[in-house]
Amino acid sequence: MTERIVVGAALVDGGRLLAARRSAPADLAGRWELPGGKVEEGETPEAALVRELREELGVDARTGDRVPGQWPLRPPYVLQVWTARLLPGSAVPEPLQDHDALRWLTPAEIWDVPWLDQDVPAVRGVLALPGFG
Ligand code: 9L3
Ligand code: MG
Repeated sequence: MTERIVVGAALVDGGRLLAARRSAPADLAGRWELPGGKVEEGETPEAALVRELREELGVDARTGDRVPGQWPLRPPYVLQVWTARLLPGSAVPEPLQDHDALRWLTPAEIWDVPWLDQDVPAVRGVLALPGFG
């Protein structure tokens, strides 16, 4: 089966990482993730991430470096993560879709939330980035 990519955003602002608490589906609700979603047909992962952040959080963002690695989700999906920043003049992130809470975590607070199991190695990768953690 062909791998399908789910993109997650390591949205960083002022040295803090944005974590989003899922409200759906039921088996993921209450767990925290790097916001994002499925890359659509004919879309680049970076474009998908910008679209997902607009849909889910109402923000205008740009992608930066990719976090090295990829992590298995339910087949055929795999999680890939890019760093992202809010553009000047962007709205403040709000949980508009699929989330019911957001938190900006300092490196010391990163493990204070129950991340989705699949996101844990990705978050470790974010912490390992130069300039964060
Ligand atoms: N998923 C896991 N970690 C993430 C994201 C953005 C997504 N950081 C999983 C949850 C869903 C699937 O990928 O099973 C598709 O995500 P979405 O389109 O429901 O956000
Ligand atoms: Mg999503």
